Amino acid sequence: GGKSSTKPPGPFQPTKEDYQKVYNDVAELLDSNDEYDDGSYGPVLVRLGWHASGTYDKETKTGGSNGATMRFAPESDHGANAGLRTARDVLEKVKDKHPWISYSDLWTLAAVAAIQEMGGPKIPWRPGRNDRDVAACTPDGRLPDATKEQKHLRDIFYRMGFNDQEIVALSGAHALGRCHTDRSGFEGPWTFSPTVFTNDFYKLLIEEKWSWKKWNGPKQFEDVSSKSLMMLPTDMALIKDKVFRKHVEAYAKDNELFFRDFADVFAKLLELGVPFKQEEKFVFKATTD
Ligand code: ZEM
Repeated sequence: GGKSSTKPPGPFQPTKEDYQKVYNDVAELLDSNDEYDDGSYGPVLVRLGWHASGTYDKETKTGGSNGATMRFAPESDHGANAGLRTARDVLEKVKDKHPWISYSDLWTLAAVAAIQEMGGPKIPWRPGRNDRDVAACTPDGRLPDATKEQKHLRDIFYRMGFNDQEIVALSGAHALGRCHTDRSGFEGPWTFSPTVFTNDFYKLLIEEKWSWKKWNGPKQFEDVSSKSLMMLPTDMALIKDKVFRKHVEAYAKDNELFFRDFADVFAKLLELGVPFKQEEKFVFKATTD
């Protein structure tokens, strides 16, 4: 027989279609457990993508989504990351099915899928993150502390490279999900539709009257009319501060503006510190398209 010229297969080279399959599998698991919270893993997956990325420090170029170091202690045990094991665990099924994807690409792609599937804007995304080991874990204290106010928000988000408008745009993600006493100590959702991505966070901040919640837990605000919604001290700082407030008002009035700015700033967040080789960004089809 003649010699075969066929080379042994190289490493799997995923295409956009392969990433779309990962997206579709994440989309499918979002509403797979009626018992969980408001019936969706979407919000906690958005929070995973944010906490994986928000450790970035532009001076030392450390942290960020590249590495997925939250898989390891000490980072997994940082107080800010309480509850995110749930998000990491539900994604294991997707990882098993698509073992070629890095955890760091998977977590950020899952956050994009969650935003889009909950009715949010398209978030352009590209692959290229590599998983790193425990030595790349970031020190505790890089994520924001909800008991603080505007100076702290600026310290934390300027360190990542964001400006005031971007801080306000990112905060609109609090339209989603809720606080859990067994995770952060805070309690309750920010909006009446915590599994739908809207500009309601800004509308409620401005339109509702807020007062201190009377309880034994950490200081938080509740809406005077229904007493079923909450705001963190850091959320309230967005209307106390004149510069932040201007952006809150703009986003409360104009949902399209919010969607555009959120898509830009969330894409930027997920890319902080990542040494990409690929320029092209993918825009995934939502299951409702
Ligand atoms: Zn959050 N966030 N966050 N956030 N966050 C919580 C929940 C969620 C702050 C914060 O301390 C908290 C951003 C910014 C900031 C989400 C997305 C984004 C909780 C409740 C707290 C305490 C955790 C719990 O008990 O489960 C602070 C201080 C922030 C500074 C501005 C940004 C930026 C986000 C994304 C772009 C989401 C989706 C949740 C809901 C999670 C869930 O499980 O429902």
